[in-house]
Amino acid sequence: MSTLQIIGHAGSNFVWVVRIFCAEKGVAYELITAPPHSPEAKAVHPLGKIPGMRHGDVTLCESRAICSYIDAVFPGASPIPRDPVAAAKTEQWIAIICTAIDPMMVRQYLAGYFFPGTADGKPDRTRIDAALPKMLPLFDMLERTLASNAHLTGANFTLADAYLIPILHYMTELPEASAMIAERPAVKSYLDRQMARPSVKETIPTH
Ligand SMILES: N[C@@H](CCC(=O)N[C@@H](CS)C(=O)NCC(=O)O)C(=O)O
Repeated sequence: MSTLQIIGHAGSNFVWVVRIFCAEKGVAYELITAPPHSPEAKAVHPLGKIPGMRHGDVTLCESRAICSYIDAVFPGASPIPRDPVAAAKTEQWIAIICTAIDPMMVRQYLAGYFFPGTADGKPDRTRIDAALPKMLPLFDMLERTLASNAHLTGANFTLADAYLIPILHYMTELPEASAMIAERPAVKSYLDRQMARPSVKETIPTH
């Protein structure tokens, strides 16, 4: 059978999602390291984003589509539930993460530190400070959810957790967000537990 290739940079939170998913399912893959807009990324994503995937003649982009393909093609225990309610709850949380949490915490706040685009290369305080009040209700939402659930959708780990963990992990590396996590015991305890999960531990980006 053809080698499964995941195309992208390990530091990308969406690449990390796919890598956690593969680790959970026990699917082997080769990571083709490529940043966004590289020739490798553009070859599989019309917008040059990462992750991309190549498996024989099949090329795909977008993390959710990639996980869906891998889930259907490879055997192994899946973190995508088959039960209709659990499956829909998983998709519900993935949508909330991709449309609300990632845009504010990663694209606006984290990018203000790591990809500021300022003339002197210093963090973009305007962008960062504008994100902070909008991040508070998102962390509150997570605190309420995780206060009564071990995982986002309930008792079991699902693909929705694989979407959230990389973002929360990166938030611990930045001062304001790390304080927001420290002030929310359920979020903090959730993240501590998830970072020790084998699929997460073995895929933590090293750079
Ligand atoms: N919806 C996409 C998002 C992928 C994405 O935004 N990847 C980022 C890296 S974490 C990227 O390639 N950014 C470059 C860009 O937006 O131009 C997915 O789920 O895969």
